Amino acid sequence: MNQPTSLTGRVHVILPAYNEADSLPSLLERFAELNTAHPELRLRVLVVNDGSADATAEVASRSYGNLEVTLHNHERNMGLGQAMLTGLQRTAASLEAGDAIVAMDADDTHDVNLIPIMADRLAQGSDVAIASRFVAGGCDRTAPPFRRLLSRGAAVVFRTIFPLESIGDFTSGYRMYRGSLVQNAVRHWGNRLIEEDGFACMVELLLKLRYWGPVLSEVPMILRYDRKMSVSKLKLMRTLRQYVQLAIRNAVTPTPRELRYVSC
Ligand SMILES: Nc1nc2c(ncn2[C@@H]2O[C@H](COP(=O)(O)OP(=O)(O)O)[C@@H](O)[C@H]2O)c(=O)[nH]1
Ligand SMILES: [Mg+2]
Repeated sequence: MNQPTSLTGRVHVILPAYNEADSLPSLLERFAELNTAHPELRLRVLVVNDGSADATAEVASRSYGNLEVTLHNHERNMGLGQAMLTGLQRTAASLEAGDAIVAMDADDTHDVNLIPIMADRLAQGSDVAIASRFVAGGCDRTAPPFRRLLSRGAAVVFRTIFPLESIGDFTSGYRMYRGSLVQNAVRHWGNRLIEEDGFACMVELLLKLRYWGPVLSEVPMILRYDRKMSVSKLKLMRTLRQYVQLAIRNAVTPTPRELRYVSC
């Protein structure tokens, strides 16, 4: 299981962004403020611009105080899964001991102030800290009803099939991972770490990381969907179908032999 190491390294943030020019500036301003208030996090932000048709690349290239922002462009739109894979692979290649990785939405609906709380969780021994809408203190009241239903339904299904330390929010796109855990997974799975091209990639990642027996915990998140400027890119029926396929595929797939005895 996990090593009780403290979070001694930096926090690398991955922002997959598709047409987020309206939301990114306010989010990056919030990060600049967080960086000033918490210099110990030594934040480093990677924007993966996934072939956006708007000014996402331009706003990500502006300066935001002392915040270190790097832009990676996909020539064309390749989907959230590929953007996450690019972000994880690039970040894993530059990690140092004690570093952590955060992935979150670029639409400014996720509260950056959860990052120090998640960092504390990692320092206390968690390997993945999930920003959760479904624990006491969490809330997704500002999201549209169908979206709330989808996330809840997916949580019930995945919790039943994979009792991962009773995680409530399987589909949350906002999580902090111990860097070494992601490095192990990137090393093992390579480009197969994320094969889902849509929103199901977040669940797929959690299911693949589970082979290392990570300690998971949740911190309450109040989703600020009321701040959303961009249209949601989530296709409801497509995502639902992907969740069902993913659940079935994983339920019938035995643990790969070489991963039977690995640990974080
Ligand atoms: N790179 C990339 N990011 C995407 C794509 N679709 C959505 N995203 C990003 O994934 C995150 C989640 O999408 P979002 O529209 O916020 O979904 P919602 O908040 O769940 O309705 C946002 O940061 C989007 O910019 C895509 O095709 N490529
Ligand atoms: Mg979002």
